[in-house]
Amino acid sequence: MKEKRLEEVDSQVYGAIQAEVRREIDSLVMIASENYASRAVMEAQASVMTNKYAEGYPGSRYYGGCEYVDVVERLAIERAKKLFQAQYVNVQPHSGSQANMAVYFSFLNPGDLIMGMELSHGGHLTHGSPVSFSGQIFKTVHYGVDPKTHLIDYDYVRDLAKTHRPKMIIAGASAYPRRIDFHLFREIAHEVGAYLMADMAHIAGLVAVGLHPSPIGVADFVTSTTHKTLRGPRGGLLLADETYGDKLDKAIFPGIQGGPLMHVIAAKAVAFGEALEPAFTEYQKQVILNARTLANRLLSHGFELVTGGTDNHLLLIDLTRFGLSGLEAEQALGAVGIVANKNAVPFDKRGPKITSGLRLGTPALTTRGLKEAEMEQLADIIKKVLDNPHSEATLERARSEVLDICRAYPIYSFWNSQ
Ligand code: DSN
Repeated sequence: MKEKRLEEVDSQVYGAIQAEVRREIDSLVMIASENYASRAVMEAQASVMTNKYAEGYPGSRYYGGCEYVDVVERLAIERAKKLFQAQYVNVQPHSGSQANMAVYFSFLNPGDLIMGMELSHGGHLTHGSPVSFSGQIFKTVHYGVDPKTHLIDYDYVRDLAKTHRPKMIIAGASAYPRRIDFHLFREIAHEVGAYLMADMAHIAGLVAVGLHPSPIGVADFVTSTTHKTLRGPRGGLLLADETYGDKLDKAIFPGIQGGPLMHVIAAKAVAFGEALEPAFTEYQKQVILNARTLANRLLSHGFELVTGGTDNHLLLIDLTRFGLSGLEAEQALGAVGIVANKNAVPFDKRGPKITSGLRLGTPALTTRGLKEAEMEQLADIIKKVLDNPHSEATLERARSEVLDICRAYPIYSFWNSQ
């Protein structure tokens, strides 16, 4: 068996990975859905468990040799149950999209009506967008935010639900800077006899420590990813009341997935263990404090924020009146080492590849150790760059400030010493 190191075997892949390490070390990630997984999480994910087929569930597999992968899957399930106070957990979804698909396929028939948040108002592709399986297999009606406040208009959600009688309502967002009232969604779903699915992918870390009201025990089904605020490996997660467990298990396997990614499940177990530590609560508090500080400083610079601020880990700058598109802002910030993403704002007149918004999040920066002072410094840098996106001198100065912050708050220092 070949046991050479990657560096010796494949210089192209090795080179790209090394370049990615360098990029992550030398830039500030403000993409709200990204984070830095710990060394322990990555060790588990890079383990021999990638070799193992384990179709089925712990104690009931279709292959021999599953005794150790059973250990990690049971640990992941038990830890996630404890973290979220959930009765039923499935840690096998490869992604949030797969977790959502499993819920739909368990409790809906093709052609049934689902009701999710409009993508351009902050929703998600898998909540019924016509370009996703969810909008192709199921009929969809979308709710959105109030044109003035940009907050979810719960009265409108109720009216829409009463008019259309969806079979499932989806609560959850990928670009909504405020709390989501899962109890109100529950009431509305109850009034129209619909299932309620909460997709907490963005806010799972906040929910885990009680800094956002939990949808668990409120919604029928809760889906998530494990790599955003939860800071685990890239993957999905499904939680529900015990009574739904059998159907959901079957929908994941054999319904829509084959062999589970046991190395990723091992890494999920590690991440859930980390999230149960008191330090994780402190981390999430700082994520929110950082987002608020960033928002306030941006407001003081005259930027317009969707909803006027944030309650969670992200904020959305509305650049409509600033004179730059989201794409231009993303590119200008990218040039100085601030990685963010263009994002539609509610009622955006530009298309999704250009947009009028910029989404900024604090989970990754906070993992790096940045606090309020650096948030203010970053808001100042963002202002300078977006005011002068074509000035070489401005970009050069900003790049140097960003690099100084990166050096002061290093990540993955073990990498080069391996
Ligand atoms: N792509 C994710 C995000 O950036 O929010 C959602 O799946």
